Amino acid sequence: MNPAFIEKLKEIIGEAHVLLGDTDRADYGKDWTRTPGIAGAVCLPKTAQEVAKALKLCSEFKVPVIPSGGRTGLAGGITATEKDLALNLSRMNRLDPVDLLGRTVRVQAGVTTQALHEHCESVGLTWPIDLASKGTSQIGGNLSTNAGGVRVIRYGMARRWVLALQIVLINGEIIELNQGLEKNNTGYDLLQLVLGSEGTLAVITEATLKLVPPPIHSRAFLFSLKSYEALNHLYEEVRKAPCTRTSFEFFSKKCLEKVIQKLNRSCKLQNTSSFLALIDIEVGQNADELNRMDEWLASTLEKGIVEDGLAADSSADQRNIWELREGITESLQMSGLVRKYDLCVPVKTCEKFLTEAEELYHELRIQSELYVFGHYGDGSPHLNFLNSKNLDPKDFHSEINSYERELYPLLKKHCGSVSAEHGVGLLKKNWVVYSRTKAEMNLYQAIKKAFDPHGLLNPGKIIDSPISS
Ligand code: 2HG
Ligand code: ZN
Repeated sequence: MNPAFIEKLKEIIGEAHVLLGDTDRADYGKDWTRTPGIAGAVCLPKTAQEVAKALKLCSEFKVPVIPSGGRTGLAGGITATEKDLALNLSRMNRLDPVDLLGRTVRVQAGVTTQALHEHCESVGLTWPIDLASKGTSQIGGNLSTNAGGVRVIRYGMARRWVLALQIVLINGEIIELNQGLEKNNTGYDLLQLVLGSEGTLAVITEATLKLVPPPIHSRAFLFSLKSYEALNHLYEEVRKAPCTRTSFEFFSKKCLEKVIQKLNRSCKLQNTSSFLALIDIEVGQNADELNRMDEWLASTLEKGIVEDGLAADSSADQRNIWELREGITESLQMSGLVRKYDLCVPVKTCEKFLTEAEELYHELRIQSELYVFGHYGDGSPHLNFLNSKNLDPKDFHSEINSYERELYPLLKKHCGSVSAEHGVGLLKKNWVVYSRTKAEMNLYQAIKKAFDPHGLLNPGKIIDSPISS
């Protein structure tokens, strides 16, 4: 990297917060997918003013910038090259007091999801986005990728819970979007445009988030089922249940076995079948409501849709069940090389799509193991392939590529999306055309150019933008 650029950067951010060592450049140059990347330099600003000055400097020197947070992304969205500056916002972790009347909180981008939850919990409120990676993922990353998580059937995606953003443009301008207003129909909604733009349009430095009271009483159920058809029937029953549904998750028996092995624990369900469904509901505490829910459970079991089931009322029992679902990604990651698909189809076709995706897996005689899990309730399954046969990485990738070439047309047939909640990043870029039209892609190019005329912000992510310096 240009030494004059580095010197000026040190003046702005402070020498201690500009990292040039090989390990740091490699660590900050990649996300959880470990897609190979190494940044030219890393800087850790503390304020929006420092971010603004750093971006202005990058504009002057034409240095590409990769904004990042907890680096828990799963689409290669922060993968860097030696030409790039990794701008990591972890030091920007201020949490303001909660506004109890407005039910909002203002936070900096580097606050972790868990720290935000704990902060709000102390005043009886919560930000309802919940992710398996909450201990590490940061608000800036959650908003840049419009994170989803395990409660989307109840609360929707992250973008629903943002009332203001402070962003910094590549020319160093700091802009406040939406001023925390609940209603604001004055023209184009730039706040919503920046959410989910994966750091390609601007850097998010602060946000005002909308809060809700957490459920007073929740209940979790774990069921085992024989088939996708049964899973679908169960969801139909859950839709009729006299309660508010928070999560309808599923995972295959293979996932369960992997988690159990990695966590070195057991599953309390006696009879585990091909799939497991994890359901979380909110239910009142009065006897009448609890009885109606018990009746629902008894009639569901009688219908023979599920093989076995258990209910968890105490928070310890609920955590115990959730650990099985939330531990899947990490247990696979620890087991070897993984390729991931984060897909969405209309809920009513999810059963058919998953059945056909599995048929394809068998037809193509893929050697690597397939792990299927995810958010059945919003039609968004995750397909993970593990290099369980220890193939040479090149052979593993070529095998999965052959599957991918058939998978995406199948997804298109089912009107699906190639990215449900992880974003496009680098890894899904070539496949965006399966989910977006040419007209949409043309608008993407125009929007990118309006925000970032020289293509310096997270270049090569979502779209390839021609650099017109
Ligand atoms: C989840 O639902 C995350 O647990 C990660 O979105 C999914 O590892 C994955 O593919
Ligand atoms: Zn997920």
